[in-house]
Amino acid sequence: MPKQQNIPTALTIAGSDSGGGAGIQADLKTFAALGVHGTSALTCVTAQNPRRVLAIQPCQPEIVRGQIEAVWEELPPAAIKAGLLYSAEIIRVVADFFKKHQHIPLVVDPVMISTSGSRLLKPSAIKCLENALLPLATLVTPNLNEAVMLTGRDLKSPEDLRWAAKTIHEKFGCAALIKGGHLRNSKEAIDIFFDGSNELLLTAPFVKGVHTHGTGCTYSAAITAYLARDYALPEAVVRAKEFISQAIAQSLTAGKHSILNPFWR
Ligand code: PXL
Repeated sequence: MPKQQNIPTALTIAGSDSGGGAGIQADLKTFAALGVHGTSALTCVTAQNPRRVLAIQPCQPEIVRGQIEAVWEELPPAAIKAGLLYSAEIIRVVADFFKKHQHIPLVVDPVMISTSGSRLLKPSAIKCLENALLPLATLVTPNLNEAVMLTGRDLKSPEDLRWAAKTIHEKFGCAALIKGGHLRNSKEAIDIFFDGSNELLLTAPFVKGVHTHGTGCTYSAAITAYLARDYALPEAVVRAKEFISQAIAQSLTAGKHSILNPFWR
């Protein structure tokens, strides 16, 4: 048999986006683009296109557990990402797994509302995310609205983002990457990273006219892919910011919609 090269494995635990822009589909494309074998545990199915979410149906918690265990048995992931988890029951399944495997880096994208404005996470699940999962995470990657939910304070300026990153780190004990892409009056997409000792300010020119559907998913999947490739967390975040900025700048048109281009290289 010819000598085969090793490829690191990553796992995404997230929802399906039938439009292919966000969720599991974005994560698997990103893993592939970054040279990582992608595995997945589906939490829910959305009937969705870039304009709107038409319906959402959860998977049973037991099949979510089954998918994670099946992957773990034969393809142990070097890093894991959690995206849309849908309900408190599913969050508990993910937290149960991580209590047993705390050495695996976990990136949590605390998806609550879609870019098109639909509620995706049940309100009753937010407390469970905060109490049961974030304390087990390596990194949490809220956008502005999600950071407001997690800190309970309105955030308007880059200084506010720095405060939010420190507060989330203190409150939940995980590193935080606050994505300021939605900050008003900003010519740049500014993010702040804080892990208790390193603070990073990450900037990229704001690209006008590009729909941002799936940006958060792609960004956190890229961080997860770099962690699976053994980069340290701050380095993984810096590389992922470059990756997502290029995926936006070199986006393509599918139907009537802009879609991210994770294969820009
Ligand atoms: O971008 C957040 C997100 C995550 N996961 C799924 C989604 C969306 C946004 O629409 O549909 C499945």
